[in-house]
Amino acid sequence: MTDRIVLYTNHNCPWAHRAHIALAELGVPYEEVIIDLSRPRDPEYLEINPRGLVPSISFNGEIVTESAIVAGLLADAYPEKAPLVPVSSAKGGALVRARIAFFVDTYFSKLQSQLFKVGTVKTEAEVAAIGEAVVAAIAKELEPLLAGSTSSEKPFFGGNERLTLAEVLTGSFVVRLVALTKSDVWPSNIPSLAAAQTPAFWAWAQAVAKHPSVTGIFDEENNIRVFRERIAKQRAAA
Ligand SMILES: N[C@@H](CCC(=O)N[C@@H](CS)C(=O)NCC(=O)O)C(=O)O
Repeated sequence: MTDRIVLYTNHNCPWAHRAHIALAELGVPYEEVIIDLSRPRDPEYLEINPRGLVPSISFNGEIVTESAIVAGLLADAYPEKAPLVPVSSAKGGALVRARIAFFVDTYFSKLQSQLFKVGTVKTEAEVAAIGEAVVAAIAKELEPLLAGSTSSEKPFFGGNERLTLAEVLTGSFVVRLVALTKSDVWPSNIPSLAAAQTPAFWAWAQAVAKHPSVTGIFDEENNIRVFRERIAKQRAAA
């Protein structure tokens, strides 16, 4: 029997985008319900997810929320479709899972946390300083973790040819890192600094940002507009 999966999502949300990347990579059919985040959630959606956030999925009628948990469930449910992460009982599987978890944790705690500060500063010099801090964090924390992922044939985490759970959980932010730095919404000094100082990370980021499972639902122009507006609002309120 085929599983029935309904994904509650919004295409501008990088957290929801994680579920899309997992589903695309696994090639699992699903229905999509777009949640309008520009207005209060309907009571029907609050019954599905009382927090009112996207993504949520209904997996054969069981509701699962929180993007990392949704993506992990999908990866664990279909190991035969794409080996996003080994099962923990496979030889070496527990260690690979731990390495991926550490990489993802590092991406968010050391890199993304700095980028989110962009809305709190106002001057060009402050934005550039965030760019420098981001690349310094990449150099210290992420570049060493990507030392085994430098082959152009196998550019993904751990020297994989295909996306892993590491890319499923970071890819939506990586594609935005590339698009939003290029368009000066996030610090525009990041691409040149990263290419020079963190070549393994930057090559990995380019491979992730152009992967069809990552670009599938990503509307670059719309995201640039949404993030630009969001940052302008945060700055006005700061
Ligand atoms: N920790 C959540 C974060 C999800 C999240 O923040 N989603 C945002 C959209 S990107 C949302 O639904 N916001 C609705 C709101 O705050 O009203 C996850 O990983 O699923």
